Amino acid sequence: MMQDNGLYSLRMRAALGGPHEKGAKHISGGEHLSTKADMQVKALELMDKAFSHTRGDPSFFQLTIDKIEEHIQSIKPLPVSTFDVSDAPQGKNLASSLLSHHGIPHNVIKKAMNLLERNDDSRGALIINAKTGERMDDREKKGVRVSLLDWEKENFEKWCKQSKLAINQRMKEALTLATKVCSHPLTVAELCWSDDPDYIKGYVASPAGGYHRITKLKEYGDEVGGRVFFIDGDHPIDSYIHYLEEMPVLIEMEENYGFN
Ligand code: WAQ
Ligand code: MG
Repeated sequence: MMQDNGLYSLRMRAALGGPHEKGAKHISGGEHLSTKADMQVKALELMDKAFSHTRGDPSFFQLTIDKIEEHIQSIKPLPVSTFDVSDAPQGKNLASSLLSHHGIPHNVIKKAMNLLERNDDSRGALIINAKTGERMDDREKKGVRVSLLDWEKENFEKWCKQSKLAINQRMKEALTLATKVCSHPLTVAELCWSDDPDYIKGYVASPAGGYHRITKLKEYGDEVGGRVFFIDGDHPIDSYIHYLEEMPVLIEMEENYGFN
C-alpha cells in the first residue's frame, strides 16, 4: 500500500523536434505518484510510454521528480457508464447532448468542439467559462497540465473487477484525471478525446453525471485531440489551476464494500 508520507511526484513530457517550448510536436506526457522504492519502475513506465508512442519517436524527453510535502487527498473514482456509438459524428452528438444536460449552452459546446477539432499539439487542457465559452487560462497553446495524481494498480484492478470493466491503462489514466478535475467545486464538466491516432474513444465527465465513456469521438489516424474543462467562471481561477497542477490526489476505491 502507498503511504501518505514519503511519496514523490514523477512528471514526464516528450516531444519531437526539440522541447515543447521551441514549438516541437508533443508526443507524450505522463504523471505518477510513487514511493522511493517504486520510483525506478514508474520512471521506466514513463520512458516506455514516451518511446513506444503512436504519435512518433521523441527526440526530447524530460522527467521531473519532486518529493511531495503536501497532504495527499484520497478521492473515490467517478462512476463510469459506457455509450456505444456507431461513428464519430454520432459520438459528438451524444457528447453535446450530455454537456447540454449540464446547462452548458449550445454555442459554448460548439466552441469547445471546434477548439478540440483544431487543437494543435497542446499537452494540457483548455479551461473555458461554462456560460460564455471564454478561455479562462492564459496558457495559450500549452494549456494546463493536471499533475500529482495516481491510482494504485492493485486498487484500480480491484475496482475494475467490481465494476465489471476490462483493465485498461488508458481508462485508468483518464478516469484518474477526470476524477481529480471533477472533485473541484468550480468544474462543471470535461470533454476529452485522445490525440493518439490509434485511440478513438473519449468521454464527457462531470461531478453530477460521472464518467461517460463514448466509444467513438474521432476517426482512426487522426492526431487531433485534447481536453476542455468547462468551469464556473464567476470566480478567480488561480486557486483552481493551483489545485490541478500542485495538489496531490490519489484515487482510491473504498475497500470495505463489494466482495473482499
Ligand atoms: N492534464 C491536462 N491535459 C492533459 C493531460 C493532463 N495530465 N494529459 C493529457 N492531456 C490533454 C493533452 O492535450 C493531450 O494531448 C490530450 O489531453 C489527450 O491525452 O477508454 O488517452 O492521454 O475510457 O492522449 C479517453 C478515453 C482517452 C479513455 C484519452 O488522452 C477510456 C487519452 P491522451
Ligand atoms: Mg496522447
